[in-house]
Amino acid sequence: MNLTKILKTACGKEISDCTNEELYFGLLAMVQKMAKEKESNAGKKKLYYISAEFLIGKLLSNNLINLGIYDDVKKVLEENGKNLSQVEETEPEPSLGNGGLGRLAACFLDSIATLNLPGDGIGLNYHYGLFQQVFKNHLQTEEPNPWIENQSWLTKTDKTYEITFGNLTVTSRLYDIAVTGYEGRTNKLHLFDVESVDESIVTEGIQFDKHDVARNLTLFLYPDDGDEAGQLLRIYQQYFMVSNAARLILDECEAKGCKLYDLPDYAVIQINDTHPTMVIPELIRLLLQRGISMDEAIDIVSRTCAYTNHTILAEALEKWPVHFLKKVVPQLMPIIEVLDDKVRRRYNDESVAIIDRDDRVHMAHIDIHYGFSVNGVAALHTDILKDNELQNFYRIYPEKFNNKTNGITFRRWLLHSNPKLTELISSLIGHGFKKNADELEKLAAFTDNETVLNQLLAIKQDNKKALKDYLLHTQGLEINENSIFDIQVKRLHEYKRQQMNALYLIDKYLEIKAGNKPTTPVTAIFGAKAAPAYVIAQDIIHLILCLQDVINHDPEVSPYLKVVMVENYNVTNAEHLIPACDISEQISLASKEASGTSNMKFMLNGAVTLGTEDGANVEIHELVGDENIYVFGESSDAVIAHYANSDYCARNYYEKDPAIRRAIDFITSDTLLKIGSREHLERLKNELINKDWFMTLPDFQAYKAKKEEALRDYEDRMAWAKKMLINISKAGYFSSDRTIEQYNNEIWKLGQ
Ligand code: 26V
Repeated sequence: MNLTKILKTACGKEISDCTNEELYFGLLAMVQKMAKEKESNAGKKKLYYISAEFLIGKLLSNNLINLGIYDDVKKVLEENGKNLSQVEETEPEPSLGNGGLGRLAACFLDSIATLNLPGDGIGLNYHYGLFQQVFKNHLQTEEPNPWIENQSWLTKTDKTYEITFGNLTVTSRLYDIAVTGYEGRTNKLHLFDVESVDESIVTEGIQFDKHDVARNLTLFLYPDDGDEAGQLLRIYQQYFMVSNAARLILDECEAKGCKLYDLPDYAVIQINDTHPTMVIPELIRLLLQRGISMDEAIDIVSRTCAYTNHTILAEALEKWPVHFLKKVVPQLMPIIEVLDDKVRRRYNDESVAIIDRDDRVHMAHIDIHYGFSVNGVAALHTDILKDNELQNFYRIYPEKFNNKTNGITFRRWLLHSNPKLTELISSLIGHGFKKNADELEKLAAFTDNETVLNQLLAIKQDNKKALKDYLLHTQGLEINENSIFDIQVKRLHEYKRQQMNALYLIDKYLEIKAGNKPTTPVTAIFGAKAAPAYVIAQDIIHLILCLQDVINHDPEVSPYLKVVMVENYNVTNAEHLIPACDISEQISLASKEASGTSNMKFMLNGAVTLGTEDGANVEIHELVGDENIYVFGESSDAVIAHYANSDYCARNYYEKDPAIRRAIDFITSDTLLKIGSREHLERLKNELINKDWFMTLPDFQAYKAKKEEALRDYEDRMAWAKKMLINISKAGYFSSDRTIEQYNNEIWKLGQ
C-alpha cells in the first residue's frame, strides 16, 4: 500500500500543496474507504447499544491508530512538511454527549469492534450537540456547537422512516459513522436525524422555539426542560430515537431471516440509562402490529432488552407524567398501562409499580420488570442498588442484577493521548498490553528501577510542558509547568463537590497570605460544564472563576498557587489534561458517583488519586493498595445513614469550625465582591451554610489533611514516581475491553 499515492489521490493534489484542512478531508475520505473494507456481517446475533449520548471525540487520529496506519501517515505528512497534530486541529469535535455516560458509550463501541463483536450504537444526530461553554464576566454562557460540515464522518444512508407522534408525523433519515476496531472489524454508530430540522430557528445563544418540534427535534442534546415544552421535547426526542431504533432492529433481523418469535436469538438491546426505555413498549407495539399477541410480545421483548443504571440521584431517575406521554406518544400509553397492570397483579407493592399514584411513569421500573438484566457500573454502585435504591426489585429478581465495572479504551486514553508513555511501556514490556491490558502488570518489575522511574518523571514533565503550551495557545491561560498539577475535570454537580476543592483553595490562599507557603507551587485546574438551568452549579463556576482572577493576580500568592478553569471541557482538551496530571481529584460524596471514568484515565496516565471511597475509586484503592492512593472522607454507609436519619446540619460545622467559617465567609468578602456578583456569591454561601445537601463540610478537614499529605509526599520524587508506576501497572483492569468481555459473556452472549 502506497500511502503517499493514496493520500495524494484523496486530496486531489500534492500533499505539500495542501492546507491542513484539505489534508484533513483527504485523510477522512481515505479512512472512510479503509474502514468500509473491514465491515462485516459475521455473527447471527447482534448487539444494539441504544444511547442518548455518544461522546465520541475527534475521530481522525483514533481511526488511524485503529487501522494501524497512524505512524505511516504521520511520516508521510512529515516528509511533505506537514504535521498531523495541526491537521487534527482542523477537525471539529462533535459534542454528542454530556459526560461519563456518553464517553462510556464511545469507549464501548471501540472495544466491541476491537473484540470483533457484532454490535452497533444507535442514537441521535444532534446538529449542535450539547452547548459550547463560553465564560463572560466570570460566568458560564452557552452557545451552539455546530460540528457537521459538508464532508464529515457522517455517511448519509437511504434509510428513512415515518415516525408518528400524537400530533405530527416526521420523516427520519439515518446517518452512519464507521466505528473502527483496533486491528478489528468495523461496526457502525447509527445516528437518526429528521429531515425537517431547521438550524435557523436558534437565536441568542441556544434559544429556540421549543414548540416547533418538526424543526427543533435534533438540534440539541438535553434541551432545557425547565418548562413543560422542554419536557415534552425530551419525550419527543426519546421516542424518535427508540422508534427508529426498533424499526431498524426489526428490519435487520428480518433481513437475516429471523422469525419474530426468535428475536432474542438475533438481537440484544442494551438500554443505556433510562433515556431509551420507551424502546420496550415501542417494540411490543410493533410486534402487536405484526400479529403477535400481547403476552408473547412482552415475553419476546423482555428476553431481548437489558438495562444499565448509571446513577442513584433521584432527580436523574426519569418519571414522565402520564398526560405528557398521552400527548406525545398516545400509541404507547395503552401498552404501558398493560405493563403496569401486570406488575400490580403480580406484586402488591406500590414501590415497584410502573405508574405511580401521582400518574407518573417510572421509566427505570419498566426496564427492570421487562428487561432480563439490570447492571450497575461499579461494585459499590451495584451493591447500593441491591441493598438500597432498588432493594425491592432485587428481592423480586435477584437473578437479573449484576455488576459491570466501567472501563475506558486504552487506544484513545493511552496510545493516542500519551504517545511518550506508550513508547516507554512498549520498550519495557512489549506491545501486548495494547490488546491485552492485563499485561501492564509486568511493569511491577520496575518499581525499584531508578532509570525507569526517572523516565516516567521526565515524560510527565514533558506532558506538563505540552499542556502549558496548549492552554496558552488555545485559551490564553498561563501556568507554571514546574508546579504540581492538581486536576478536577468532570460535569459540574454538587455531588462531585467542586465546591469543596474551591473551599480548600480559599483556605490555601489565606494560609499563603499568612506566610505558610507550599514547598512546590500548586496549580489547581478545573474543567466543567454546568447544566444551564442548574443555579447552584452556575454559582460554583462563578466562585471558581472569581478565585482564578483574585489568586492569579495576587503577587504575594500567585508564585505558589494558581487556579485555572479550562473553558468548554471536552474530549479534546481532556486528551491534553489527563496525561499532564499529578493529582487526580475524585472527591464525590461517597455513594453518589456511580463509577467515574476519569479516575481510570488519570490512573492509567500516572496520576495519583485523591478521592473518597466512592464508585470505582473503591476498586482502584483495592488494586493499588493504601500506599498508592490518598483516600479520605465518610464512608458510603455513613452517608446513607445521614440521609436516612436526616441528622446532618451544615450550620453546626460552620459555627464550630473556624477554618470552615473563614473559607465560607471569604465567598462574600470584599475581595471577591469587588469582581464577582453578589447575587451568585451570596446564594452559594447560604446554600453551604443552610443546606449543603451533598455534605461538603463534614469531609472538609479530612480532605484538606489528605491533600496536604499528598503535596508533602510529592517532594520525594522517587517515592512519588513509584506510586505513579504502580498505578499504571494496575490500570489494566479498567480497560473497556475487559468490561465488554464481561457484558458479552454474562449478558449479550454474542457468537456463542
Ligand atoms: C441525567 C440527566 C437528567 C436530566 C438532565 C440531563 C441528564 C443527563 C444525563 C443524565 C444521566 C446521568 C447519569 C450519568 O451520567 N451517570 C454517570 O455514568 C457514568 C458512566 O457509567 C459514571 O461513570 C458516572 O459515575 C455517572 O455519574
